[in-house]
Amino acid sequence: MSAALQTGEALGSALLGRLPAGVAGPAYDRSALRPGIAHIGVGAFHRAHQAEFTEDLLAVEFGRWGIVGINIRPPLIIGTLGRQNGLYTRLLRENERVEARVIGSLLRVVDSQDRAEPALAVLASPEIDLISLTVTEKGYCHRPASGELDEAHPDILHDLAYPETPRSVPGLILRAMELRRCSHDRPVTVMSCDNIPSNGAILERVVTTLAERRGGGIADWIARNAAFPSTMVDRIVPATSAADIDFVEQNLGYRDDGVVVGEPFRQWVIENRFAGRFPAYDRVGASIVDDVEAFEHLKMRILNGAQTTLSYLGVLAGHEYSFDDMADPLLASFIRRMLVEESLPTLQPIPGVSPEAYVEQSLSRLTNTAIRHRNHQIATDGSQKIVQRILSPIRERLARGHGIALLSVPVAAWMTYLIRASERFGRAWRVEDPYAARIAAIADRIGNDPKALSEAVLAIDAIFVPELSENPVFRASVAERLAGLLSADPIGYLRTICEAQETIGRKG
Ligand code: NAI
Ligand code: CS2
Repeated sequence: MSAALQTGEALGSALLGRLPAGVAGPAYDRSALRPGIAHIGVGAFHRAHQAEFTEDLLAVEFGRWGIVGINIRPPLIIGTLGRQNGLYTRLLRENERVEARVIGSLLRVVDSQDRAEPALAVLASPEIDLISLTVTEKGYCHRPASGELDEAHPDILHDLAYPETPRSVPGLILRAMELRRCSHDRPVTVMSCDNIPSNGAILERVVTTLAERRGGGIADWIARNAAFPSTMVDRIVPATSAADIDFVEQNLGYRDDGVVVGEPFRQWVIENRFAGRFPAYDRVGASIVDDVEAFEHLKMRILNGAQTTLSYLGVLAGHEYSFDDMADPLLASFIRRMLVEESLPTLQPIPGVSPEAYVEQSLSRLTNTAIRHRNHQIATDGSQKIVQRILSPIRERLARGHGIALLSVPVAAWMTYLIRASERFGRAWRVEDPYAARIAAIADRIGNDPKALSEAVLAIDAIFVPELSENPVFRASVAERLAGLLSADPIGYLRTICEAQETIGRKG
């Protein structure tokens, strides 16, 4: 079989019958597959998670659930995935172990970066029953603190003025709904798979707010004909690197520009709220539940909380990947303490789930040396992540009179990361965050005055609700942490925090 491969041959339909030994391919007749799902945001995660669940489902219960993938932002995908007939290799890696599979559920891809029309043609089509999304946290154009539509967002201002040629995700969904309403009136489920809290509720809110502004009864049509389930999605999938593409070429013998690498662990919890037909993902390992919130808190506050915290502390310690952070005894012990002592007590109980075991499992996942998840990648868009991962548990603890000695560290570490990227602080690294420019301007104006810096950042009300920014314990704690982390020895400072906690633990 592998002998029939030509060196450097590209993955595509023609290669499906000749995949090398040990590489699984689609277990169904791909030529009979018809589209039923439109996915916006064909990044690494979608290819390693929802597309794989869909692939599993097609293998056990073949149906009209092919995926049409759409990107409305970079990267272009027609020249890569499109050229490969939507096929790509999904590698699961755990330390030395590798498992390869070619996924076939992505039937077709569409680039719609310059104009909305190609995306709208798919989203409004009567054959599409499910629209799913992984467009990153900032794609929802919401204010992280409240979940409301950010009506000052440039893309939203554009879409309010030109609703028929939308640029934003909420504007695109709204226009697709209008087109569906006037062409065939079929119901549709719109499912966010991004790591934002109550992702279905936030998506519904931003689309509905825009629909109300648009008028003409479209908000009522959406309320009657669309459903926005919330989901908890999990699998660590770092950005694909050139080394991953080379790995496939050297070890599997073909060229694949669409490779994705993920860990073996995967989880998907979907709220039972659908309009029309929905794929039976529960047949292939997803859980369909009435309320996703407890699962979402578990994942975002523990696994994601750990990733976010380690990413900032890891950069300050000079580490590159999550597994490097976990190999650093100080960072590993800090994160375990933070999760167990402060995050875990804020979780709601889930029958059959031990939060302590979940903490250990999450930390163990982060030690996987084959998952090369860069600290700077996880640190990206922190302003969109810290509310659900760090600030919400802090708020709940403060409301109950509990301490935040440890959870205040990632808040200040996130600030430090953005402050040190400013000109005045020597542009220590390049950052990407919708609030990066605003925080750099604060840093350039104030300089090295941690108290004034923290007060100015806490005044950004799109991130910090008044309940937090006006809380004296929170303010004092973040200012103190920021002074330590902005000092010449941030890791020495972290050590003193750990020692102080140990002393408190011994006395307690
Ligand atoms: P990626 O960088 O590979 O892909 C991002 C996708 O989002 C691209 O298709 C891009 O076109 C699109 N996008 C970016 N900004 C957008 C905007 N403003 N409007 C519309 N589309 C936009 O990232 P990846 O790994 O696919 O992750 C995407 C999201 O999936 C994450 O932000 C997170 O919410 C969720 N997720 C990711 C996991 C992971 O480990 N990679 C695991 C669980 C959830
Ligand atoms: C990561 C997540 O980049 C990040 O913010 O924390 O994407 C993380 O890998 C996933 O949520 C794991 O399911």
